[in-house]
Amino acid sequence: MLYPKESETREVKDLSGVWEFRTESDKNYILMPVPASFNDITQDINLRDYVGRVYYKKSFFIPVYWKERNIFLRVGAAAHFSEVYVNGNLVTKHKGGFLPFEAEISKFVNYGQENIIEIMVDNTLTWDVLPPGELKVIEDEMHPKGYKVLNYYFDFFNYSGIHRPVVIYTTPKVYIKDFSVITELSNNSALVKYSIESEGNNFQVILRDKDKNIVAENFGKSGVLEVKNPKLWEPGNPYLYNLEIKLLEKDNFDIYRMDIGIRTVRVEGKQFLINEKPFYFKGFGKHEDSDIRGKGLDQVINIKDFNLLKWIGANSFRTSHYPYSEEILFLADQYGIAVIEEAPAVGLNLWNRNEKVFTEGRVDGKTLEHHLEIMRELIARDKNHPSVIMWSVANEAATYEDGAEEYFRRVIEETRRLDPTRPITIVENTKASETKVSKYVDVICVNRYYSWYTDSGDLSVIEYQLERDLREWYELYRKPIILSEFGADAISGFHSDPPLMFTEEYQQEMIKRFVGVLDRLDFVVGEHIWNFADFMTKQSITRVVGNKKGVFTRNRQPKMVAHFLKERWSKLPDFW
Ligand code: BDP
Repeated sequence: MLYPKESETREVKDLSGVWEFRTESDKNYILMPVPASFNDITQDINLRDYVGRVYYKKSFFIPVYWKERNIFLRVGAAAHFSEVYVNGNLVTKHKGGFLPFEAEISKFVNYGQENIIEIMVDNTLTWDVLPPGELKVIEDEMHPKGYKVLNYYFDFFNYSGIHRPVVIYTTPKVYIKDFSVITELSNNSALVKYSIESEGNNFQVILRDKDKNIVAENFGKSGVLEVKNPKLWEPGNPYLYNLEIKLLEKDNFDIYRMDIGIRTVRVEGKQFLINEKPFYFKGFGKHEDSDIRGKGLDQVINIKDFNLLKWIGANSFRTSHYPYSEEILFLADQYGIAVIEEAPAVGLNLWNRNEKVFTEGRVDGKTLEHHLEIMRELIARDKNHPSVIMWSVANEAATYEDGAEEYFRRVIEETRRLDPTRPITIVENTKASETKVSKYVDVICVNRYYSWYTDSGDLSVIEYQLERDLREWYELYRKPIILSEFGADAISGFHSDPPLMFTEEYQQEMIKRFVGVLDRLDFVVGEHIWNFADFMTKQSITRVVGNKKGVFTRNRQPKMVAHFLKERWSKLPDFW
C-alpha cells in the first residue's frame, strides 16, 4: 500500500483539522481535532474514559474534473474498529488501530458539490483484535447493576479516536498500485531489484542521487537497477536515493516517487550485520504518546523526538508496542535511525500462570487470523523503508504456554514468507528455558527489571542476576541478544542519595549497573532502555499519572540519566 503522495499525476486533499464529533448516546456534536485521541481534549472524565462507539463527521468538496480520476479515501489509523461512510454509504470497515485502510470512493461522491464523510470508531477491545482486551460486566454487591470495565493487560492508556491523517487522493484510472525494492551489494556496485504492481504494463524507473543526477534507469514492470559505487544507507549516515516510477500508458500517465536507501541486513552467529558490519543497538523502546494529543500524530513532537535521539547519541528504537505512523518511518529514514518494528501484539499475557491465554475464547484461531492479517498489512505498508531493519512479532506474550508455540510458529513463518530480507524477533520476558517460541526467531530480545519488580530497591542484585540470565539465553540459543527493556520509574525532580526507588539517582544507578554487565558480554548486540519518555497508562496504584520510566519527561525534558547516556553513547560506536 503506497503512502499518499502528490505528483504531476496525483493530488492529495488532507482532511486534517476540526471535525464534528459525538459519542453514540449523545445527540449533540462537539468540535474535535483530527488527528488526535479524543480522550484528553475536553474537561469531561466520562469522555476521557469512554468505552464504545464515537462518530466523527466532516464535509468536503470534490472538483468536477476529478471525474477523470480514481478517488481514494485513506485513514492513516483509527483505534480500534472503524466504519467509514461517504454520503451515507458504507465504503470500508477496518479492524486494528495502528495501520491504514482505504477505499475507492469515486462512485459515492458528488462532483462539484458538497460531500459528507462520517467515521464511526469503536475503542472496545476484544480477544480477537490486537492488542486484545475484554469488556467485563461486574456483578457483585459493591457495584451498581450493569457496571462495566474494559480490562486490558498492556501498560499504556487505551487512547482512542482518529490518530493519523484522513486524506483523499487521486490517481489516473490505470495507476501504480504498489511497488517493492530489495537492495543487494556486490563488490563495488549495488543491485536495486524492483517490482511494480499495476494493471498497466509500460514503466520507466529512474534512480537519482541527492544532487538529482540519474544513476540508473530501467524499463519494465520488474527489473534490476545497477548502481556503481553506491552510497549506502546506514544508521548515522543515511544516504537516500530517489526512486521515480513512471507509468507510460497512452491515457494513463502516472508518477510515484519515494526516497529509498541501499543497505543490507542479516544475522550471522552472534552478530547483527548492517551493510556487512556488526551493528550495536543504542536506544529505546518508545511510545506514540504526548500531552493532550494522546496518540494523535504530531510532527512537532516527532521531530523533537528525533532531535533528542540524535542529541543523546541513540541510533535505534523499537516501535513498542504497535506500528508507528508512516510519517515517523520517513523521519527515521532521513535521520538515520534504525527501527525494530513491532506488531500490536502486546497484552497476550494475563500475568497469572494459572490462567491460560492461548486458549479458545482468548488468543485463539480468530486472533491468529487477525495477527497474520496485521503482518501482511504491516509489511505491505513498510517494506520499502531502509530504516526498518527487523520485525518484532509480539511483546511479552505468555510464550511458556503450549498453545503459544504453534501460534507464533505460524506468525513467524508467514512474516518470513512475506519478507525474507529482514530478521525477525519476539520480545520475551520469560526465562530462556521456558519459552517455546524464541527458537524460531533470528534475534533474542529480552526485557528485564532486576532491582525494580523483583528485589525492589536492591541494586546490588543486578550484576549477578543479569549476567547469569543472559548467559543462559546465549547458551541455549546461540543467537545475538538485545536487552530490549530495562529501566526504573523516576519522578522528575525526586532526588535522594543514597539512591532510593522513584528518584532520578536510582534510575541512573540502575541503568549504569545494567549496561556495565552488557559491556562484557560479546553476544549482546544492543541496549534499549525503557522508555524514551514518560507516558500515560491506565490508572493503578503502581502508576503515578502514568509510567515514569522515561529518560525524558512527557514534555521531553531530560532527567539525570539522560546526561549519563549521552556521555556513554557518544563513546560507544554504532559499528564494531
Ligand atoms: C514491560 C512492558 C512495558 C511496560 C514495562 C513497565 O513491556 O510495556 O511499560 O514493563 O512495567 O513489562 O514499565
